[in-house]
Amino acid sequence: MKNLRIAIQKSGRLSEKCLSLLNRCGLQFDNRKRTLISRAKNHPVELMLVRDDDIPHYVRDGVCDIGIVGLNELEEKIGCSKSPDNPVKVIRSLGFGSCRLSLAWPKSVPFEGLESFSGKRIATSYPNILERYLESKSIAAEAVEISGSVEVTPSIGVADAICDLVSTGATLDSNGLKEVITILESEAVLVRSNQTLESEQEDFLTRLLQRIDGTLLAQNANYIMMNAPKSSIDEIAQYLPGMETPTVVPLSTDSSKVAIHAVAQEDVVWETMEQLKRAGASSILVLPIEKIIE
Ligand code: PRT
Ligand code: ZN
Repeated sequence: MKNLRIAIQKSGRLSEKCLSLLNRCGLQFDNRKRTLISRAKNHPVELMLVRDDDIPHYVRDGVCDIGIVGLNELEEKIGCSKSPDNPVKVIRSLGFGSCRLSLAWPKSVPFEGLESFSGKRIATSYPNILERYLESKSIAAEAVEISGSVEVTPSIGVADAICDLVSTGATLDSNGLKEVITILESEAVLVRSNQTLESEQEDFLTRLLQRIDGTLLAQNANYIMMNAPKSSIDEIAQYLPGMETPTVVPLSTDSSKVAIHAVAQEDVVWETMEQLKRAGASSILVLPIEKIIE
């Protein structure tokens, strides 16, 4: 069978998280040397370590079959990911690498809404997304393409404002800028091309997606166990966060009590455990879940 080739960022903000996700899905790579391509030890998979900018084109052109990349890079390199004509499809949002692509404006200059950008020069590493946005809002402004340190451009006179990725906002703040309009909410996404894979590759991708879903679901889920009087079952069920029907098992040592087990789809906070205790529960245990297949 032909290996399924997966492209991820070689080194940068997304690399460790991508590797960790694939590891949690059971793929083992010996990539200590960080070579361009490394074969998984235990599955028909090859990992390709590249710059994130190249991933959308590599997936589009069939150099690799799937890839993990920030939605911002995908939208910049390939166009609107929601368009049916887009040759690269987002097949999963992965919940890490979250940030937003925003317009930012100097704090020292009055801002009067989107119109303030008319006739201005906006420095960005995302000229395509910016130009599409400006056009959709009928704003005539110039996108000045800059490959790095976009945030310093207004202070050195290269641009009037910027359009850049923001996460905490600290970079903007320390450069005298404020975030004024968000253009795109981004996170790491798993992408594939429209091209058909060989049937065995497609089967393996289906298995991998099931594992990714199980890993993502397990990430926020907890297993909760407690003992409780039979009379409190209904009240206790109300406090269990986002859970399906809990399992209720009789206790062999005390017929007035039951053990209640349930999967919580969200974090179980101390306050919830305290409520459960007030409702009569005891020996309340909350355990992390590693993997789920639904
Ligand atoms: O070498 P290569 O080309 O592969 O990497 P790169 O330098 O282009 O990308 P990298 O590793 O910096 O980022 C990879 C991806 O991480 C991005 O494409 C985004 O999808 C995602 N991401 C998440 C971010 C941020 N958060 C982020 N905060 N990418 C960049 N930033 C930068 C931003 O450009 C700005 O300079 O961080 C600064 C802002 O951060 P705050 O916290 O001060 O707001
Ligand atoms: Zn890059």
